Amino acid sequence: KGRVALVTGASVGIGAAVARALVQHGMKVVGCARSVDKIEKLAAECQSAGYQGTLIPYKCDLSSEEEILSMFSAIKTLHQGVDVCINNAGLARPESLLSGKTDGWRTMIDVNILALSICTREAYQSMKERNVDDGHIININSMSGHRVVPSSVVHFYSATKYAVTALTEGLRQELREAKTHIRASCISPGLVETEFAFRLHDKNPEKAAATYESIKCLKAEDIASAVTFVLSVPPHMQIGDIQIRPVEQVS
Ligand code: NJP
Repeated sequence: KGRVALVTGASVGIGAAVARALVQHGMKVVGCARSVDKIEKLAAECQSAGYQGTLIPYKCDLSSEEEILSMFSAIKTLHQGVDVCINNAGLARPESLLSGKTDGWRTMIDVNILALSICTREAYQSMKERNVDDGHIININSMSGHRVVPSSVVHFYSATKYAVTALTEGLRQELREAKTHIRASCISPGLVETEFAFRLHDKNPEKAAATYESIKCLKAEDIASAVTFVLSVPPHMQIGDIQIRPVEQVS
């Protein structure tokens, strides 16, 4: 309550649900994405619902380091800094290894790995300069960061999520070496019904719809409740990774 949280990719899907849940819990949330109009709408909804916290929409293209750094300096001016960083923004492009386009691979690296790493570094520096010892960095990973599914369209995406697994564990170790009590966790969902598959199969919306109709999927709110759980555990407890799959998901 009263803590400042940055949620990346807060315009739709999991990020929007996480931002809403944190505002409901009384946090001062900065939600960023490119479609800032959607976050403005969410902020208005949170306000009319009478939630205790606040949501400040911030327009940021996370594939630009410059824009990320400007956002952190705006947060410093507004709220002194961040106490919690939820690295949620992410995407998959249908670029296989044998015939995928380099640009598609690069977009995934830029957002899924680089933006997450830059936000992590900036959030840590912000906590350090304000002596925030109970900060928390949570990465929204994927089950694809733990096993490779036999589907060429997501192999490269999966590789970026394996990187998130390594980065979260590496971060945990670096935080220990830095002798701080700031915590690092990740949450690894299976299939969640959001715009994710529609963006992946943007040329084939029927395929995206079929993905979500194939089984009873998770809801974005299920992942948001995992985030609030991770943030609620006592300070001596650190959740490493929570893997959450729909009951009907096989792989
Ligand atoms: O995806 P979606 P989810 N700059 O597509 C933002 C992981 N996950 O909520 O800029 C800034 O509905 C985008 O904002 P906008 C997944 O890998 C999901 O399902 O306005 N923001 C939007 O807010 C990801 O890490 C599933 O377009 C950028 C958000 O990211 C996380 O969950 C399964 C951006 C994407 O919303 C959230 O995904 C799984 C940029 N350049 C893991 N590019 C699943 N849904 O099934 C994108 O295992 N965003």
